[in-house]
Amino acid sequence: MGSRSDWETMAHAAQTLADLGIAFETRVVSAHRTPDLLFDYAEQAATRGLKVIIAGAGGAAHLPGMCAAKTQLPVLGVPVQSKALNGLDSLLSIVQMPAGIPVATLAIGKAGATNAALLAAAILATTDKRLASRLAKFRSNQTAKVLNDEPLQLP
Ligand code: RP5
Repeated sequence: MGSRSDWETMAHAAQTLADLGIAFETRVVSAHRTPDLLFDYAEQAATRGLKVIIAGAGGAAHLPGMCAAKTQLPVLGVPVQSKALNGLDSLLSIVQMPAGIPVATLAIGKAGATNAALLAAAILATTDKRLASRLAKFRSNQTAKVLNDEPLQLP
């Protein structure tokens, strides 16, 4: 993530990865404040054994795109909900990549962070049968929870 201030959002990605038993690391790497660290991190990610990068950032959110420019790993971008523009700035900064360098862009905020982890799980599950069954269980539990919810009452 681009800042410690993104953690409140990105913790939802971390929690979802943890729930699915996926190993992960959490790092603050800023495209603007620590550009050299960003280049090193992205360049070394594949050789260090990382398989997917979830990059969350807000405002002028250049982290996911610059990260994708420096690695062939799949990069999933999470637009953090900014104070000034409610995350629309983050979303547009991340989603409008030029052809040739893709970033898979998720929804703004908590939903995007959670879904980034689920999308990472889906990518990893293509080559990991045990993870695929954990992901299937997560989804069937989620379905059952909706189906078994109490009937709605008038307020
Ligand atoms: C971005 O600037 C970060 O991703 C963060 O969302 C935003 C604000 O950062 P702070 O000023 O809160 O550190 O680079």
